[in-house]
Amino acid sequence: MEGLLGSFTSKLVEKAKRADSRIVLAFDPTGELRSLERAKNLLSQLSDRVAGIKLGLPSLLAYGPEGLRGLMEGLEGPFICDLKMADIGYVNRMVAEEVFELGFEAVIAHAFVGIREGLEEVVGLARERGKGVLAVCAMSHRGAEEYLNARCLEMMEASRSAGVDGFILPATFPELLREARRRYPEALILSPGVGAQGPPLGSALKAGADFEIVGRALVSSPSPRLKVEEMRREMGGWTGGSWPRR
Ligand code: BMP
Repeated sequence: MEGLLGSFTSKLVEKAKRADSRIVLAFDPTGELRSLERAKNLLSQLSDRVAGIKLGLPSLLAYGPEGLRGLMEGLEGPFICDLKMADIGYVNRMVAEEVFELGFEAVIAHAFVGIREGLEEVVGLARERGKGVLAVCAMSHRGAEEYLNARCLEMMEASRSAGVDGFILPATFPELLREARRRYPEALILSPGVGAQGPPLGSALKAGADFEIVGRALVSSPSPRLKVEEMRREMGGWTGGSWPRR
């Protein structure tokens, strides 16, 4: 994968080693966490124990762009912006430009928009800025089976050729993870869906993912710091050894 040793991947892996963790925190605030102060407090408790932190539309709406900048300030990332971009390349690029300027190291974009005048413009910008792009090639909810996941392998091949840094693939469909890993032994794969959505912690790693994206299981825990320690132990910390992985 062209972006394999790109700076985002290196930052993520470096942080994963330091944190001894294959967890990427998905921070989607509800209730009291919509207070910036409480959010900062929670992220401060978790940031040195996770490989990276994913913030998305719920955070952007709760805190606004400048709030997000403040939230990230002084905390260890790398921070991944999950707006699941799915627009024409011109607009995707415009959004990614703003997001990188806020301090994010990578963006998540849908592969289904296609490469030409779609994903390629985001990848091009990321290369210019030394940032990363992760392509959603399948999703974790049941409705993803209706259309999206049927074209997963084609989307992976196309976005790989376009030079994305890695893939977002669902823990709820482990057969897709296994097939993706078989086809692309060297690819960076981040997988959401463990915990609150059903599959046990660690199951996506076993099926071939490099990182598990964990939201509610951590964010809604009464003691997030204890919970993250327990999860790291359960998942075996960072056992990747070297990178590239194979
Ligand atoms: P949780 O662990 O609370 O289910 O959160 C999962 C996170 O991963 C959410 O931020 C969601 O937006 C994201 N996600 C997902 O659940 N399924 C996908 O297919 C793609 C995602 O990005």
